[in-house]
Amino acid sequence: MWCCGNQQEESEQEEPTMESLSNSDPGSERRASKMIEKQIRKDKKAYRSTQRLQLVGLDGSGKTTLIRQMKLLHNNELMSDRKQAKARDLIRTNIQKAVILILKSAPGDHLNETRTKLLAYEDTDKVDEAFYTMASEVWADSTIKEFVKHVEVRGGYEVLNNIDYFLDRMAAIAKADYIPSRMDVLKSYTPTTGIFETQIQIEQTVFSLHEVNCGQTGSRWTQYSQDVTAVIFVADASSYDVIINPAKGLTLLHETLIYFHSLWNDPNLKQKSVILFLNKQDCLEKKIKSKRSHLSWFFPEFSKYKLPPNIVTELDHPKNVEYFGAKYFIRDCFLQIAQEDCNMSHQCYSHFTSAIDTDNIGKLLTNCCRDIVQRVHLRMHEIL
Ligand SMILES: Nc1nc2c(ncn2[C@@H]2O[C@H](COP(=O)(O)OP(=O)(O)OP(=O)(O)O)[C@@H](O)[C@H]2O)c(=O)[nH]1
Ligand SMILES: [Mg+2]
Repeated sequence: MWCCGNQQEESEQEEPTMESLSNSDPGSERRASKMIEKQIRKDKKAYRSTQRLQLVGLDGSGKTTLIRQMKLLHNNELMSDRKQAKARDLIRTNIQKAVILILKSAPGDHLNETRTKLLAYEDTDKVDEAFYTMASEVWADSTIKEFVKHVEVRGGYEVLNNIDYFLDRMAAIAKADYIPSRMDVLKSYTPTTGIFETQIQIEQTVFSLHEVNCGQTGSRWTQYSQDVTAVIFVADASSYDVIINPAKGLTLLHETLIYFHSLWNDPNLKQKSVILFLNKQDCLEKKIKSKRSHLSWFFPEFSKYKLPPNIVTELDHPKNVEYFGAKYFIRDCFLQIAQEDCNMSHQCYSHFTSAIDTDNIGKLLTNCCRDIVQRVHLRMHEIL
């Protein structure tokens, strides 16, 4: 139920505190109990007027990045010195992990001496100037650059996602006075453990965003989803070639579809709408256009896929045919699942997103949130 309430009226009244109610006062117990009841009513009202959104998706799909964007946009969050230092450490650790991961499997005998020296940094907490000098040498090597373009088929996918961006900026990042930019923060990676809650206010409404890493929690969280207004399912659309089960030829995108199927048919979510974010469109576009790995190698049905006629008219450039084909094919894989069992309150709304694109994401998420509030109102008045 939606509740507008008149919180201001209540908060303007002078309130007694527990300490002000002395034991010698015969009416103190009654007043204390009234105060507690009042607080409970207030909390209930705040709880009811908060819209709870559950952000779900597999590891590295982009949930935290979306939340970071929302915080930057709506909470006007400026980075404190402490947060800047934390982001700086995180980015440097991302680089350290990625360089080591790359060197463990990259070809090139000519690099062996540097490789041995750099691998010695695997278990250290901090990296020094010598590390960055050697890592820059390695990154200047064309064999390594070529190798990094193909890293999606090896382990450590999440940390390697934007690694070319960080390695290109390594000289600046290594400096003592380096301050991470907004984009640096958005492109860094730290895994979320457990369930993580963030509150943001859009106009008059408070949204409580709960990030759930489904790789860790599976579907257990759905048992506690009665009060969830909507589910935002974040899928890494560019992960069609990230092989996670070589024996079965399963990629991360196959796994994401399997998980989406189980959530869509979960009895606890039958009355919930799902907002599907087909994320990492920038990565998908780059990958498809590079022609390094074809979607049809992993999803043979793609070779027979025809773009819907209304989408053909949307095509801005003939060069985009294959990318458009891929993004709509992937969208349709999800929508086919959602068509199986939908009703007025169990709908799937899909969007193409790049979580690192502040303009695009800020507007989209704000519109989605407004839409959610409208639907809640319409449902409350039984119009929907
Ligand atoms: N280029 C690009 N990178 C993205 C995009 N979305 C997320 N990333 C990057 O992908 C990595 C993982 O993103 P997160 O937002 O941390 O993913 P998550 O879903 O919260 O991951 P877990 O907490 O492990 O479940 C980070 O390095 C992000 O910067 C995107 O649309 N484009
Ligand atoms: Mg996360």
